[in-house]
Amino acid sequence: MVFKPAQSFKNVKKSLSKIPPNYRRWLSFGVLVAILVALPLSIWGLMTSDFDIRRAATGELLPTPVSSISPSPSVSPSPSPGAYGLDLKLKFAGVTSRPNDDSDKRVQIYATSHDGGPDLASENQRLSVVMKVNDNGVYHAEIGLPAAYFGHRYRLRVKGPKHLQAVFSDVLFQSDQELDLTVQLLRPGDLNGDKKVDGNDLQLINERIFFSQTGDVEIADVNFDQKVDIIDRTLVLNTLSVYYDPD
Ligand SMILES: [Ca+2]
Ligand SMILES: [Ca+2]
Repeated sequence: MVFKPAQSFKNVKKSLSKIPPNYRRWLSFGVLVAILVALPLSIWGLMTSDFDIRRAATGELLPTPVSSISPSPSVSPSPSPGAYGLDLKLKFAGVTSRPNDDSDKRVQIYATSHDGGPDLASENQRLSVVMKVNDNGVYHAEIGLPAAYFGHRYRLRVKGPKHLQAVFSDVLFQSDQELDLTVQLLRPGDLNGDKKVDGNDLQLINERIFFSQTGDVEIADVNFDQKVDIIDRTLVLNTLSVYYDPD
């Protein structure tokens, strides 16, 4: 069967002619109302659909996706403390080459500036520095300091593990340059750490002379050769002439 628009239109027109005039007016009114309601709705639907597409394309006005990743903290461009090295070298009296006990040794240091630089630690809260020995018996360490310390002159105090405090005056702190303190040896003798060398320290040596057990060596072996003998006693006697930690 072939669809013929003209014949179909005639059939519809013929069917409508059979409807009473009053009913035809109501039917026409209903069709008109349906068109008036449906047309704006269709236009609005097309507009909103298009708007959603544009929003999706541009990302505008759409809900912001929630990220589970926290923003990275900002990084300060200023140098952090410890960014610059002070290369420290020193020697202990009685140690002229790598000793039998070549373990790291701690020294306690503090420094006050001659020219307005910031103080480095204090007498009661010193900076503890781990020193490593080389084959020449020289101990060295690199200390990390903020840039504010460099270019200033200091009075530097260094106290060894069994030693009187050594004082180095007018020391210039320079970044990444060697601070050679080997011109003045650290004197051994303050075995009990009371800031002076006296008969009590000498007694600690005398009680252990010719001993080499670990506990005795830890207390009285001042040249780090892992035994307590007359050399340690002589080194401490030499320091007795100084007696107190100098300021
Ligand atoms: Ca002492
Ligand atoms: Ca010794």
